Amino acid sequence: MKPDLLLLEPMMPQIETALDNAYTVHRFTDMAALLPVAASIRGIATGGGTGVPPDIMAALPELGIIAINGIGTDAVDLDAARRRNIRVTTTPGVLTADVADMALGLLLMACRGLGTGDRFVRAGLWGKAPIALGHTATGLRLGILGLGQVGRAIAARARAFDMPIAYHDIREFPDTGYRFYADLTELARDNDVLVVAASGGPQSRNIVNAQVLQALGPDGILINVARGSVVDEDALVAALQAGTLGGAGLDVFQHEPSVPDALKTMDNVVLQPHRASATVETRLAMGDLVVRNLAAWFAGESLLTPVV
Ligand code: 8YV
Repeated sequence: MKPDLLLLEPMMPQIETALDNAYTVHRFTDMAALLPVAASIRGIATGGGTGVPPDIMAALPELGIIAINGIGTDAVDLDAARRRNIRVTTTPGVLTADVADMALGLLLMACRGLGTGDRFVRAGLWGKAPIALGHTATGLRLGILGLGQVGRAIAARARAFDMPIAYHDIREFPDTGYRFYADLTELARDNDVLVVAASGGPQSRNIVNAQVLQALGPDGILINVARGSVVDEDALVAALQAGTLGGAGLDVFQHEPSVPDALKTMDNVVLQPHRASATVETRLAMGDLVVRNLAAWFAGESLLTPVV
């Protein structure tokens, strides 16, 4: 008999096939469909943004493992998991390069107006209308919020663009040689770009607030490849509308998949649908870790990449 697994978010076909081979996979549709099988479910596979909604976690008495296909744990109640002896795994390392690449891509797009240029050509406006000049990206002063694996990979890439690097985190990392700011507003004030690479959760909720955005200034650019919850989205929209912030490149939002309409009309804003880790190569590597963590738990072996 195959164990029962709840899949909360689609994964790559190869990964879903591997899961189907090993488990009876229940693909979540709604609570009414889940409840009749709830008592048999022992594992969950989910995404970092989706996590595990509290009502689903509470409905599964035999749940023993949550395998997150991502690095964010902010959408899973880790305290409840600890209390109930539920193990939690993530997929660190394998997505670092792609997420860092996305940050640089958004930054280059925002500075150089690449989205605007693309829309301009497609609209047949080339030769018929003027198009605004972009801004130089090389040499911009880069402030990073959160100097974990992703933050460091962003810094390494930015060095190739001659960008001086500074950062804010809950502690200093003297080994990196990058300039540490204990105060986020000061980091924003002293830099041209602020890249959010910090974990989501109560500790970072809305810490990029109106004051930080104002400090970044009318020529400043905000990039977010982490979590929408880290940025006060109302304040962000207001700052862009008022011109007190220069531009933004956003892969994540407060209420995904909903994106404030005001942002969609702004040419100085670049938008992506939460896909910094969404490459064939990385999603295969992430999915492989999910499959191997689940297999290890069901075999009673050590987990590869546990967080709880
Ligand atoms: C993924 C993420 O888009 O790593 C995370 O926490 O949010 C992203 O890498 C997501 O996990 C896939 O749903």
